[in-house]
Amino acid sequence: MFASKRLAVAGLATAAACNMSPFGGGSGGNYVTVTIQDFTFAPSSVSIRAGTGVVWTNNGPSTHTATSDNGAWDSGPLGSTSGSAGGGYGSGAAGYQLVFVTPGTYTYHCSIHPPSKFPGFTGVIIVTP
Ligand SMILES: [Cu+2]
Repeated sequence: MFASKRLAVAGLATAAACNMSPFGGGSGGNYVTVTIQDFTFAPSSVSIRAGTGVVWTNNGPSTHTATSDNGAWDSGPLGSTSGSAGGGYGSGAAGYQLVFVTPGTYTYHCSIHPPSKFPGFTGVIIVTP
């Protein structure tokens, strides 16, 4: 499940949040996508309105995570969508989605490849009211 502590999912968001549409943003396009590939988040900076979802998709060969710097969320391991399918990370684990309902600046990284070793491998979600 898309368990996340405070910022996200359900709760304050409207209908679409509970529906967790598949990747690619369904009707309404209320999601933006961040692609993880080659040890970067692309785009590394995303600005969205509150209530918008972010979908992280791993397109590279390595397993990555999208992990909040302050522990607000952790995607867990995201396997590649293109590489070793069924690599043991469970179904649907190539992507992670989260709805941001509270304005703020949310920085995150990959817990498998931390910024201490991969300085450019960070991202930020800027949520405006
Ligand atoms: Cu990584």
